[in-house]
Amino acid sequence: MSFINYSAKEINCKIVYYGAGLCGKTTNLSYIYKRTSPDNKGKMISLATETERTLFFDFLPISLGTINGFRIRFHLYTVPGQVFYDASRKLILRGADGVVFIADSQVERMEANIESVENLRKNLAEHHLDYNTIPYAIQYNKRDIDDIMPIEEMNAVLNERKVPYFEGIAATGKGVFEALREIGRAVILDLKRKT
Ligand SMILES: Nc1nc2c(ncn2[C@@H]2O[C@H](COP(=O)(O)OP(=O)(O)OP(=O)(O)O)[C@@H](O)[C@H]2O)c(=O)[nH]1
Ligand SMILES: [Mg+2]
Repeated sequence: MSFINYSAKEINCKIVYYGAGLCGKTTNLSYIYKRTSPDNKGKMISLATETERTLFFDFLPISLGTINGFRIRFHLYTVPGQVFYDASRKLILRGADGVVFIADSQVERMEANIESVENLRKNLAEHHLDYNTIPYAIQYNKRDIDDIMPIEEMNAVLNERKVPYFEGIAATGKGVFEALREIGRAVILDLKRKT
């Protein structure tokens, strides 16, 4: 649920990066952090295990300019992708205004991607959020690896909603700001529609 602070003239939106373990969610956020000017971002907070896998979430607040004099603040979160962290994933989705789904393009991760979309659908529903209507964008990540699925095939299986999608190499930044811009656009459109 976006939070509008009238006295501070700020609109706060929560964007959640979702996807299977090791698909590249944290790498997306780290890239955004690196490439955003200090004036437009807060501290990036990562709660990681020793192996740098997300234990609970990563968090990065950024500003995206103003609308009608209101500053737009995006609070970006990643979830931990490993199957057994479902309780954390569910908690982090609470009050989400938009979701970026990161899919791992490797053939061997296709099953995990499909499971993750199903898990997203279920966890959104538990917060009375609808997978079919929440602002949504997809990044097909790891396009630099050899054994990957063709984009059209991934899209046929993972993009039931037919939302905008982007090829990504999060490690080098390809597709990272494209996906962020798209979810920003979709969230703001949704906000305007509701007010
Ligand atoms: N080759 C390649 N490696 C990538 C890419 N994006 C991320 N990686 C690597 O994949 C590994 C996992 O990336 P993370 O960003 O930590 O994945 P995550 O989705 O946050 O994983 P969890 O927190 O465990 O859910 C790291 O070693 C990254 O460097 C990419 O586009 N190409
Ligand atoms: Mg992570």
